[in-house]
Amino acid sequence: MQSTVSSLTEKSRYFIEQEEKYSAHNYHPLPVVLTKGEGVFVWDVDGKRYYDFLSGYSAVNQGHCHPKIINTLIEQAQKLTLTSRAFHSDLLGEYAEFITNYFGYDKVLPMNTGVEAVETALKLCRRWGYTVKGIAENKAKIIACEGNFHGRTSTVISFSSDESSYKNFGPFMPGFEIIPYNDLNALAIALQDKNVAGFLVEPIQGEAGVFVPDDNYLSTAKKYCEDANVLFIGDEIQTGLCRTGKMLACDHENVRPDILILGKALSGGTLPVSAVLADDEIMLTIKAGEHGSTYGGNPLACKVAITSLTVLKEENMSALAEQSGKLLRSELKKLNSPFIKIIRGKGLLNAIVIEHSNPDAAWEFCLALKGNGLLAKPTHGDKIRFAPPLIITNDQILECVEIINKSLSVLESF
Ligand code: IF1
Repeated sequence: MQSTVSSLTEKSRYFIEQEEKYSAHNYHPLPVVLTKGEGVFVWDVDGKRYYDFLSGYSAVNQGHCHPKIINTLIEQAQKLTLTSRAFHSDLLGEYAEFITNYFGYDKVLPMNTGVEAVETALKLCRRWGYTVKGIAENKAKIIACEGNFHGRTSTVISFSSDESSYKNFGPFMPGFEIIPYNDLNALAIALQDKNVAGFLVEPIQGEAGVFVPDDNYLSTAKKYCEDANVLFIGDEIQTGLCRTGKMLACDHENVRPDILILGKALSGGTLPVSAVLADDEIMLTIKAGEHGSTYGGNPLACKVAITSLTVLKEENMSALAEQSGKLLRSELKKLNSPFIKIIRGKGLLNAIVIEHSNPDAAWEFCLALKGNGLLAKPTHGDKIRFAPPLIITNDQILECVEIINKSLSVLESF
């Protein structure tokens, strides 16, 4: 990393070295220091502009600092930000009515980070398993998929198949079974266990490198769950909110999760806001005082989430993602590059897999992209996610494909 940092300006180096000295080393960021974001663009401390092709891991679907979301944030921040749930506020009810009507569920349980919402969904599922399905106490099982990413708490990494997420963080939470993703036979077998309460699944596996399952995988899995009296838990934290060309990725197959998990772009990238949606039979199994969090359902988050959801529809962002994603994938295919092995994705959640003898090729390519004004980062070695904000225009996509094409030449001499 030193080689790349030394090539930076003194100003950028200052911020990176300060972070290195005083902040935990739990990430390995690309050597770029950002200070401003607007729409599809971010700027570094030297004033250089970049296309953002990561979108805060799909948290800024609406674009950086969306004017309407920021205005809501500012107005509410000057009025009331937090009451705790010890008292009512005039916004939780409004938000709860808005989001439950928006997605068609009886109730919402508001949380903050994505993994908190996943943990909430797991607790709801287990509680439903015991009190409604009649599973014996402490015997409930939840099925998850190989290659999953659902967050980084100790429970959630207990069913991770990625060593970098769980190694040396044990002992792990029992009650989970991992099956292959996109494998209906494996799911059918796992569902034979009467102690299974839920099936937790990402409609598209983001971290695994945008792994899109076969057509009808989700709808068939949902049917199998219904037949086995098991809850289908849809983690749409990354795939939801128009990212894949529909409001929810499950909408591509008309699947309605029994428990729907949202996060990231629920706040348009302004602050951590997540949500769990379910109908009363599931949601009301948790009684007063049995679950919650300090900031869950705070007035600021409620108001910001209403605006963030509103602009998704007002600006027709799912249709934008659908057509823009098709354009991006078709233009990437036209490059016919020997270094691009696979192009895959749905809507504007895409990834390419780099083909090269050097294991550092994807990283080197991302450094070249940065030099040419586009920010993307490898995941799991050879995969690079291409996920710009959903407001990107066709002309901007064509300009980005040119940048990608120009940057690929670095791999010829690498
Ligand atoms: C990191 C990527 C990883 C998620 C899904 C729950 C969560 C996430 C489907 C937890 C979070 C983030 C976390 C961040 C990198 C990024 C990520 F897939 F988006 F790229 F790691 F896989 N479910 N994803 O994607 O939400 O608690 O983070 O709010 O941890 O490095 P969170």
